[in-house]
Amino acid sequence: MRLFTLFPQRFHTMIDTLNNQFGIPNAVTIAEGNGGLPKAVLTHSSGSSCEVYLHGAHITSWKNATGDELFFLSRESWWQSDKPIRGGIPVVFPQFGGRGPLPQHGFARTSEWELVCSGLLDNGIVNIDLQMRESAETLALWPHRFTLGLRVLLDENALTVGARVTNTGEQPFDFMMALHTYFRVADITKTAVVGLQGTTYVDTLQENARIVESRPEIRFAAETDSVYPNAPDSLRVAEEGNGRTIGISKTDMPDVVVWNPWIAKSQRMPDFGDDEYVHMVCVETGVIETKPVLLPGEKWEGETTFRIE
Ligand code: TA6
Repeated sequence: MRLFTLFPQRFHTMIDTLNNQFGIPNAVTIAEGNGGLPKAVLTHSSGSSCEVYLHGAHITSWKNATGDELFFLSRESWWQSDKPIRGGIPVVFPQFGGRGPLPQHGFARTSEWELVCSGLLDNGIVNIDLQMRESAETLALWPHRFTLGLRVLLDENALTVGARVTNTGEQPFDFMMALHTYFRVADITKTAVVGLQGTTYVDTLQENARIVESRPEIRFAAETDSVYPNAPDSLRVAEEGNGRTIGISKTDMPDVVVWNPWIAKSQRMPDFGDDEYVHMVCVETGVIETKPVLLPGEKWEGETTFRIE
């Protein structure tokens, strides 16, 4: 039984408290989301919007001004405090995938974050900041003190997500961090990822073979799971299915991952519909191969902007 189900009144009090503290009329509202999990709903004056769950600081929706959903969210997603949400932008930290002893993709996406600020900027951009820090649970997994901040900036045609890692402990640490972004597409077979030509990538499905990307457009006809270290800072997801292109521009997030589970892996994922691989592609940005090292007191920052072109 989930806490919110046990104490619904306490939960609603929390929502009311968060709205009193961070709500901004016609811009930021805190509401009850799926599974009773609290979420922040950001609405731009143009009509664009996004939703951010405090669970995992997880962006689950980004809609354009006419209400078209631009991110993929699985109909089978879990909405539980001990599970990651499937879709949107899972925050990966301090480990990517199974590249170490921690749970897959680390613990940030299954942690409860706190809202630290909200704002309606002079240029109309709507902003919220969320933060998590070490806890008894994280220290048991990863013996470092840190703060991890996520900044969300919603504009008419763009969504910027910034991340900041600060070493608040006494020992240096290195880490991986990524925005594991799921784009919604009409048809994966009519979708291309553009901008990686010439980059050497690691094909995790071919025993991590390192291959020079010769394709001007990456298209999909099978499971794809490729890591592009030090990739260009400007990419595009081009969808012929609905004539939409999303530009991706990144700063200090050198590495890119392109992933589609295709048929067999989709069938092995309990929180993902067997047919849903047709309607998504992950293009992820972060520091995966190039792990920053932070001395006590040092911080790392990186950001990615998604723009409707
Ligand atoms: O980003 C690609 C990847 O590492 C894939 O190997 C696949 O495991 C995907 O992440 C999803 O991982 P998850 O733990 O969210 O099921």
